[in-house]
Amino acid sequence: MATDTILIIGACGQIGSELTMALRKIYNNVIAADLKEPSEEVKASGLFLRLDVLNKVSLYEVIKKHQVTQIYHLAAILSATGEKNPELAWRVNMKGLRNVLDGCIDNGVKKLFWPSTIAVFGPTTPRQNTPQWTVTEPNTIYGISKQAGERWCDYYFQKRNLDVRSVRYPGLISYKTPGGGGTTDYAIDIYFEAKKKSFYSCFLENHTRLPMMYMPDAIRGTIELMEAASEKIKVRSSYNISAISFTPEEQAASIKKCIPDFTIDYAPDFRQKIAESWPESIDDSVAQEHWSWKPQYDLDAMTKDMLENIS
Ligand code: NAD
Ligand code: AKB
Repeated sequence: MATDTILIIGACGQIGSELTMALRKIYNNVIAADLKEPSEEVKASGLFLRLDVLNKVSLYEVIKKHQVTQIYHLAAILSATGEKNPELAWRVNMKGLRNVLDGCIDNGVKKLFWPSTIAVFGPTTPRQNTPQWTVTEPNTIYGISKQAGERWCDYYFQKRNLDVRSVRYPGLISYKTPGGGGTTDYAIDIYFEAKKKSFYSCFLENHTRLPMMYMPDAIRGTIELMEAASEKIKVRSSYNISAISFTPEEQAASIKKCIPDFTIDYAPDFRQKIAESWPESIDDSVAQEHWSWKPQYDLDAMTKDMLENIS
């Protein structure tokens, strides 16, 4: 067991609830923190603290009191919710990150994980096999805040010597905790509705291709990145990582292999425009080369596992 003390901010969200449990298998001291109530599993497995990342005084108190050495800062407002409340998204995503970056420097925290997203890309980015370094002109407030966040992370590495690590997650799919208000949430909801009603009405059009990843790959990749030797981590803004790219139609076909009477229809809403501004597939060769990133799940393997685990 490693001796670090880890603070996870946003620990009750889609990623945090699974990352907390995974890190608690490796580390003795993993503190889960969030604005909202934890799941029974998170609550029963270790310390939980109610924390608003926008409250810098409370954040500093927690870091000092528990002698935190690593932070995973996951608290954010995602793309679809962010478009409904841009002011809130900017405040939580930007001010929250600045508080955490300063909190690390001022209190001797050694390592920070902060996730970026494929939403840093925009309509002028090449959409197929989007490279690590390319045009980034995001047109959602979420994407703008994450793009600025990437620059802040790189700045704190260059100027303040903070060991910041980051990946640009694609849409993440999981069964334990619902999606947090993103454009890719349809790819989670579809499995729950397939199981419940053998039918799903999709808020994106049938042909909308987006990069996605199954949560076990995302959790493993995140921990591998954080455990990699520092000299291997040469990108301090954020690494492209990739696993699967599919359309709602292709995902429905995969579900049909397990639930033959499953049907889908399409009723696109405002999220269609957001999806169309994002890449269809991602080139993650730089992450592969630097820290040996490799996904394990393809679409059918993920579908089978999702449907088996949704009760
Ligand atoms: P989520 O919305 O499910 O969870 C975020 C958590 O942060 C929630 O539990 C929320 O209560 C908490 N939170 C919000 N404001 C807070 C505040 N002021 N103080 C403390 N906690 C606060 O999101 P998620 O899907 O788990 O995403 C986590 C991170 O990963 C985010 O930064 C997100 O941008 C990034 N990301 C997620 C995906 C995905 O598909 N899930 C893809 C790309 C990037
Ligand atoms: C969203 O759809 O907002 C997130 C993301 C890809 O960042 N899932």
